Amino acid sequence: MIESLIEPVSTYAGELDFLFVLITVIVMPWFFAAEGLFFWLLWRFRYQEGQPSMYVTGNEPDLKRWITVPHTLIILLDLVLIAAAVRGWYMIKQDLPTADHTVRVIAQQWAWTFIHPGPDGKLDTDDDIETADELHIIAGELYHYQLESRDVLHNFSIPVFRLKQDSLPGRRITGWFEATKEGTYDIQCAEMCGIGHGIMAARVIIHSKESYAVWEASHSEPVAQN
Ligand SMILES: [Cu+2]
Repeated sequence: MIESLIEPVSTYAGELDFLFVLITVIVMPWFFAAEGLFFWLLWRFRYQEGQPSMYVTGNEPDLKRWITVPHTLIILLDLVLIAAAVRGWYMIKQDLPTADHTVRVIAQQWAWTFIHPGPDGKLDTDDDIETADELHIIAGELYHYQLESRDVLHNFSIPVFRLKQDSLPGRRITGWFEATKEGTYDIQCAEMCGIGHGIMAARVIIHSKESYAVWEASHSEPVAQN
């Protein structure tokens, strides 16, 4: 029905796009109705020769209905938005599905360091692969990220995933994503973090299993055979 402005490339991107469309569809008619009514009232009750202004206390039942009826409707519609927002929040931020892989993401002024687990599939081992401003993942596999900051607040944002997560110095924040297709997409810092904030860009390279294996092999030291 309504196409997203940015291509959705994660399993939960559609959920967030739906939420944005829902908010727009619910809020837009009220915006036009309120603005239309406002300008119509300005015109309808403009100054007219010999016509004294009406004294309105705000307690007249027939006038109060202009507040109570829309107010009730808006609160009911708010409940719909809250339900959809809580559903999305639970799915993306509360629930942590089991991971196929875990990567570490470290933000600093003004670059990203990504630590990939390497052939043994575990972080904090000798075969970890560390890259600057390039995150390599596999399409269709679920990733946990461990997000850290070396200095100030940053925000790990991958627009095509609809992923945004603040990083905080002194904390390791775990979240998840699963890419739905291969390709190369932007990563950005979405938290004003100093003079170089605007150049704190990186890329996510989403591989097939095979091309990931090739990349991994080309970045791993050959293991000594005993
Ligand atoms: Cu930053």
